[in-house]
Amino acid sequence: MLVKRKGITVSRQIMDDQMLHPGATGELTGLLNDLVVAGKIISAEVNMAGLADILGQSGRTNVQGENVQKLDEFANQTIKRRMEQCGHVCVMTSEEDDDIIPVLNGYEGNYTIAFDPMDGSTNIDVNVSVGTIFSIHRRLDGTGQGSATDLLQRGSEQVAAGYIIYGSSTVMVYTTGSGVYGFTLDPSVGEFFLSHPNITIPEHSLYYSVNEAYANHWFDSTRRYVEYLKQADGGNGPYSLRYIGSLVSDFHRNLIKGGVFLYPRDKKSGEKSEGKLRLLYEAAPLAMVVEQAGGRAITDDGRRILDIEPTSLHQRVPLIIGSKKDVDLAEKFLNGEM
Ligand code: AFP
Repeated sequence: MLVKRKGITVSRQIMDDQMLHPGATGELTGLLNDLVVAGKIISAEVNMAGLADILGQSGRTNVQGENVQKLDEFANQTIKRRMEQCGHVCVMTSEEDDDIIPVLNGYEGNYTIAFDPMDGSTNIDVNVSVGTIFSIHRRLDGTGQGSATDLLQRGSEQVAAGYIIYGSSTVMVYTTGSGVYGFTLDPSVGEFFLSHPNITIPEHSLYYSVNEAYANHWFDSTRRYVEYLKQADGGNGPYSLRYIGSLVSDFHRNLIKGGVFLYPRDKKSGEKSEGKLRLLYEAAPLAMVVEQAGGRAITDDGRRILDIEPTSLHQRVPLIIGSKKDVDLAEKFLNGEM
């Protein structure tokens, strides 16, 4: 099997990344390795979900007012438990928790982690790929428990970011700022092997991903951009629509095949006036990955996602992310140049 023959495990790659930073203490390496373990545990549970009768709703709602499904809770607990005692994290935030999540006393480390434990969870019951997205920052200063301030840092300050997608196979994609790597879990040996070295996103694509049901509520520039994609010729013919409704899956496909994903602001709904997606644990980590892969991520009013100063843990942000030339084109519409 190709993946096995290459033989580079995710732990080995994380160690190699550490070597690129001479002053590194090994803390980030330890953190990422613990995250890998959490990913393996969640992957096993996702694969067993039907058999274990774990599918369905847990009967409570999260901070976003959405139904929390059982696998969301399982993934959330799994990551929290591994992180709170790994000794490398001082504070956490999760899509599933209203407030900051402390770590065990005596186990405080120098990093923070923000995560969406089970992105796309409404798709669980129908076997569509879901995933865990994570964003890691170094704490600002101090010792002991971290605070919300440690978490509210710009995306450009991330030291590592990525996701684990639980699909036809489980794939972990991450960056520590020196390129993007993808690893596929070989369940027969319980190890992630390098399957996607040095991922680069195609510069230009013929795919767009957006929930077009909301088109009537988009701002004009978004509507004109999407109309253009549908009609654009450019010698290649019009773009095709691919929308799964699971950000991590839409993003992963676009990263590998090329494409642009949009979740723009919504004129009608006050709730979606900033889109739906969350800055800290959805937009910012994927923006770091896409930029490291040669793509771009901006808001639908033209701000670079990684430059946004967060003001709250669960802040939403409009998102346009993907192949560079496709995002460049979107920007032209936003600036009124087209
Ligand atoms: P769930 O985790 O509730 O399924 O939401 C998934 C998500 O946040 C993101 O993964 C999708 O891209 C987006 O919502 C889909 O939202 P729409 O259903 O409004 O298109």
